[in-house]
Amino acid sequence: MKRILLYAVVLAFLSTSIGIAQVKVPASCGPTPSENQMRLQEMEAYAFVHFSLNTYTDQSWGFGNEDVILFNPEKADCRQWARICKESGMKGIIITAKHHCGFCLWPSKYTEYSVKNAPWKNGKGDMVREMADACKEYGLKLGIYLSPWDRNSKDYGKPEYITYFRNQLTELLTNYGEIFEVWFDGANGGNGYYGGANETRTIDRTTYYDWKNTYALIHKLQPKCIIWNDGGERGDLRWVGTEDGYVGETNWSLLNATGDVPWGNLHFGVENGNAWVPAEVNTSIRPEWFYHPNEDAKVKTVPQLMDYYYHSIGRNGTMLLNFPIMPNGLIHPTDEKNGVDFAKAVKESFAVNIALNKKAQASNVRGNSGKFGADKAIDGKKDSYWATDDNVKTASLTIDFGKPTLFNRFLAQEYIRLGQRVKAFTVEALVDGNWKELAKGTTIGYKRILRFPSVNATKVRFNITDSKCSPVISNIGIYNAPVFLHAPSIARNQSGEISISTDEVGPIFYYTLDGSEPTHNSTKYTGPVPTQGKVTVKAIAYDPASGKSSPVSFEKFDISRKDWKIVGISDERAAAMLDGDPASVWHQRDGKKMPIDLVIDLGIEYNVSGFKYLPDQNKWSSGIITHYLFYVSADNKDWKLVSEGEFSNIKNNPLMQIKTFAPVSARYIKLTALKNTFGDDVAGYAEVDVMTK
Ligand code: FUL
Repeated sequence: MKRILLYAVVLAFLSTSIGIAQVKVPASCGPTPSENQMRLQEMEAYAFVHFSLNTYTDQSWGFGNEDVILFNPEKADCRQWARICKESGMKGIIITAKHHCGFCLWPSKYTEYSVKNAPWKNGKGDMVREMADACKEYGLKLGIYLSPWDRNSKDYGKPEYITYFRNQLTELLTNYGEIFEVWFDGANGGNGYYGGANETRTIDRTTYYDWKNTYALIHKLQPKCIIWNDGGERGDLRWVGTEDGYVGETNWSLLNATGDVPWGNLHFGVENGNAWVPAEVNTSIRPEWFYHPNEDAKVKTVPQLMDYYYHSIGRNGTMLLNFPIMPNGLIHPTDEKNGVDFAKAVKESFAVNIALNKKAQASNVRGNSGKFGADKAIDGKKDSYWATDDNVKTASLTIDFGKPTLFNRFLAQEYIRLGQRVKAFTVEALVDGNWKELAKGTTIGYKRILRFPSVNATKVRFNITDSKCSPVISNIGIYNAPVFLHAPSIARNQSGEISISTDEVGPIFYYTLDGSEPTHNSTKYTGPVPTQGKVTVKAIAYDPASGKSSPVSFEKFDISRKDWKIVGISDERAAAMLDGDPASVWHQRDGKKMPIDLVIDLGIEYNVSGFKYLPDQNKWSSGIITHYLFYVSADNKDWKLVSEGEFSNIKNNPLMQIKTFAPVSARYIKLTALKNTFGDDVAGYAEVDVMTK
């Protein structure tokens, strides 16, 4: 009897092990990531630092003729940048070795327009070297931003420039150790200094750079380097079509290897694309990429950075967060604080995975085998996964906590080495014996995180409702993350009324008008607040239930626009540009040809020291002005030109454009649009304002 039992056990064991051996790994589904792409995806978050001559001229893009004498960051400390980036959760730093102005942060042999002719360290400094050393010390990887567009080079636009560009790239990829990513900005061609020519040069971005050969050079010099490119040849990563810090909720890591890449493909990827080109979601911790002192109160707050996290890493993208460097060569303390607090918030949010090693059951398991069982999705190991039989495209997996448990986040990861598969899924919870849908999503990819209001449930059910191939899930995480209140928005309409609002339901607001920090003992907001003239408004949102306050929001308003009149325009809707609402826009599109003037009567004379222009926030609409002239007048007859130039980068980053000049007495202002992003004859305005002394 004993012997029979033994045989039975041995037989059972053998058949199970043969069973395991026979269950094949799922075949890959479409394109898959390379080892380099895999490594980058697993880094998840890395930083940009923007530093150049622009830092000293308060510009977004230099023209190429800015004096190298300006570059003298007396406290420059790449170790501070590295420490802050590290403490902000970043795994690498991409430095703007050369931005569009052409100034080089390293002493390139091939140009005089570099740190070697700057007063900084008597021309002996090398910022790329210091960055490389600091990265090494802090265990960070180093990346290089090298702008293909060079507004300083006399050769830009000619074939010689390509040799120059490759020479510089060779220096950077040879002398500074391992480089994890090279970043080739898409802004290309236009007017510039070009060695003194001061002209407009256009290039064909699909052919001019001969990217194929440049890529071959990169692969030779740095085989582990990822290429980011927003022009011409497809790189290893893609831009997501906005610099605002979010990728589409549906986000395929696929594109087509050749052909045009329309905006939608950048933003959502291509479900059946034939190349693996995942999304890199870039944004700056401030509105602009370079440091501008007038943005010191506009640094992204922890709740805003958390949104960015959920809209990048939480949507199958990587996060590329920029820290601007101040003229003294350091990161501003507010940027440091918010960056570091953000990393703490991420850590706290994902500290305890309540799904880890709980009881899990799946509707289907590949070949009924233990190797691909439901438990493999919650074992905390990145190389084990739950997989279904090949013919199964819809399946569910249930996790049992054993008791009611509170949570508000659901995280899922596909084993992307076998391709991206899931097209749609839902998450349900068993609450008081009933299944309730908590959230649903489309793609998953490397990582997808869904947020929903806290729920107390005993079980969670993850349902894959559509998939390109049989699903392969490497990880599921369930968390109870802290919730952060967003700082409220503050606006002032033309009659001077301040309104305070938020998208969230529930919080109340407290505010101050004297520049002091608001608390829940400050004035409570009960409706629009009338104001006149210059005023500084600070406000917080406050949730009485939790006793939590939001970060402080801050707006500085100049003279009231109550008595302003738009001259010579009868369309009443033009007042949209003065109503304080960024969403309302008015366009001049009545057959006038560029240049198109906008004249405003301020009512009385002021000492005007600058103007502000907010473009249409919809980048698809025409009328976003790129080149302008700005005049002032006492009588609407004699005009004095006080500012002219470009609204750099306005297409990709449609921020409030702020231009300052020496104070001048004026009752009338004239903004002349010379060119827009479409190259047609439309001028659009979301807001127009002035600054006075
Ligand atoms: C943009 C550039 O034009 C900006 O100046 C910045 O460098 C950003 C990261 O990319 O396209």
